[in-house]
Amino acid sequence: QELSAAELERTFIAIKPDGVQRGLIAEIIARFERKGYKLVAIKLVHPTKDFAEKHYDDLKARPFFNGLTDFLSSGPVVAMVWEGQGVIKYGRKMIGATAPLASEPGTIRGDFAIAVGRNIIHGSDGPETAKDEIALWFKPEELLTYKKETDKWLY
Ligand code: 3AN
Repeated sequence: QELSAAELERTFIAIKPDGVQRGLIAEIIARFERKGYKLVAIKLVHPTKDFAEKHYDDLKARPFFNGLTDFLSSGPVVAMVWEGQGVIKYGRKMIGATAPLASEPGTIRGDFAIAVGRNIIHGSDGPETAKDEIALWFKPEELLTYKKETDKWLY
């Protein structure tokens, strides 16, 4: 069956250097996978400081911008694009509030993080940022379109 536009919604998710160092890659991927979302792009990248500044461009006036971009460029990051109905908003729900101590247990940050400066994961906060972030981190040909057998049990 054809997937609808809603089912083709995409978001950018990154496991930050702390998540990689702490061995949380599989745990985080498993949560998105078991929810029913589809992985359409993935790579391990060590962002440069310059690239981190581009990613967090909208935060450049904030006092923590330098520390934040140092942190994002401090080691390998797992960059991913996940697809599925409501994935932008629901992905944020799975991630939890920005400050881990404010995020609910059961969310990724709620379960695995303590400090806002070490909050493990990034997820696009809306359709426009999703589009921009996907374009920043991936070439169009790195995004795959494919059917999963499970689609017919989900939609
Ligand atoms: P989110 O990642 O939940 O979308 P944003 O976009 O407000 O949150 O902030 C982006 C990143 O900036 C956060 N993931 C966090 O790592 C960092 N950050 C936000 N607020 C602070 C803060 N007060 N101190 C240090 N880092 C912060």
